[in-house]
Amino acid sequence: MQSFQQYIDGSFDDGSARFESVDPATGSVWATMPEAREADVDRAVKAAEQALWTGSWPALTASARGKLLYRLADLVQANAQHLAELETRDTGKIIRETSAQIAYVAEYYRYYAGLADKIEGSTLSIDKADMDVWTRREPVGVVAAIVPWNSQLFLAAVKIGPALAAGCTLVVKASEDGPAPLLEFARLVQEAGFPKGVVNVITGFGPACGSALTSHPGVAHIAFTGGPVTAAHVVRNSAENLASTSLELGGKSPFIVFADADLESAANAQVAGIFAATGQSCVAGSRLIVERSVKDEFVELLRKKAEAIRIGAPLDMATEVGPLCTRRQRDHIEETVAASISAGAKVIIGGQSGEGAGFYYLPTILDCDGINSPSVEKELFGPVLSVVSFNGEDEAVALANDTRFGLASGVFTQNLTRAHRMVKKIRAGIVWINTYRAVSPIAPFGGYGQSGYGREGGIAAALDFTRTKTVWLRTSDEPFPDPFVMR
Ligand code: TXE
Repeated sequence: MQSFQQYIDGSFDDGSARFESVDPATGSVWATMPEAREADVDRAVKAAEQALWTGSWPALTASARGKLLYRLADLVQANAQHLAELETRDTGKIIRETSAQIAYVAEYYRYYAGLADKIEGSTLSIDKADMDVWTRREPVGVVAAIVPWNSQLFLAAVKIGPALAAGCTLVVKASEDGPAPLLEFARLVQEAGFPKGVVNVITGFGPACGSALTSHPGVAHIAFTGGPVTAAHVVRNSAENLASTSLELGGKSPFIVFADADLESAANAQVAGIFAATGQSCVAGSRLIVERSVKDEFVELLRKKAEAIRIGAPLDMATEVGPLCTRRQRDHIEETVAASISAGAKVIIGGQSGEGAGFYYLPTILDCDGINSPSVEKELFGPVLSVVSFNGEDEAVALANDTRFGLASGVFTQNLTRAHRMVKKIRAGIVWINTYRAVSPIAPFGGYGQSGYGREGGIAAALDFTRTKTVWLRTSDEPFPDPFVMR
């Protein structure tokens, strides 16, 4: 049985309580985790506050902050295999994906390392002859970074990288489901040489830990990734202290295939969109919207690809679909698929859980044409694709936008002008054309509507962790003029 610790104020401890972590591939307990409760949260926030205002962190130049981030990136890269194995063990995410993703996580830290000394204020062309006015970008304060289970190291990096580049300090809350890789990552933070309190990593449950963190008066900004119901709690808690928030809440992303598309290529992208990461991806292209004239051909292509998927142990490099992270998640998928079948959805492949004690669910395609299927409306967060068909661009757009979410979308067509029209009409934060599930630290990422607000990635994400201070300097030696007239 392995045992993990939380990281507060530069040291590791066991937390107020302990809880067990289950290996999703076997359903058996494999490790124990530190459960942070209110007292731990309070300690972590106070440590972050202390580090924000005193000690060496606020005195560091932006370039020095960048160097620490470069060192962290190198350590993530050097320890990628170990972190990947931990993530796979604790969340069931396949090793093929975790090892590639964690290597890329290092690039996110490098991107923000390079950005640290490029965060600039400006000199204003002010309309008063005796004044010099300029702005400074200052850290927003203590950041609470809350992540879900599906890509903990990645989803934490898109928050930690820009927040540190901006000079903030953080309390990172790992999900209670599969926290091992993020707790272990804290050891790299320590090794990189960040002053104590700058990054604190805890885990625990929503009400006791998450709520205590989001309602803590010391927290200035909450960067949250998770589901919309929890997000609403987070925003309500943030209101108490007027903390700012950024929310990334998943989606029900449309994957639109026109008859003129390269169907083989589109089918591969659709497999990436819904079966990679066992469908536990915020950008999962879970609604296939396919032109009616090619629907049967395209769905048959997909069925064959789904049939050939290698389902197996997540630590096996050959495995393509592993278990879901939790029993709760598998139950949610089972229930939604059952309700969809009752509503008239036809199972093309899958439609049931895998055998054995692990939390497996078979790659599933549901034909939902012409019916009101819950699987078309709800985010399942699993390997379940719902298929609907259209005739003509207008219907494709109407179906694509028939959702309260708006994170990502895919458009497959060889027609350039149509692709441009679709870009303008789709209501989503990301449009992928003839590709899917591509990400980069350079590109902003975030949603519309119920998919949240704020953007992760890119320069703007770092600026979101700053606030502007405006400085007025009077350059005249004359006495201050009439005090009763605003200048
Ligand atoms: O997420 P939660 P859950 C969707 C997906 C999934 C559903 C529920 O559809 O089926 O949400 O997943 C912490 N205050 N997504 O229940 O609850 C929690 O401990 C503060 C999509 O696992 O949102 C964890 O660290 N924090 C999404 C984090 O919030 C609280 C990824 C996320 O958990 C809290 C995950 C509280 N009151 C789920 N309660 C995406 N963007 O892709 C819980 N938490």
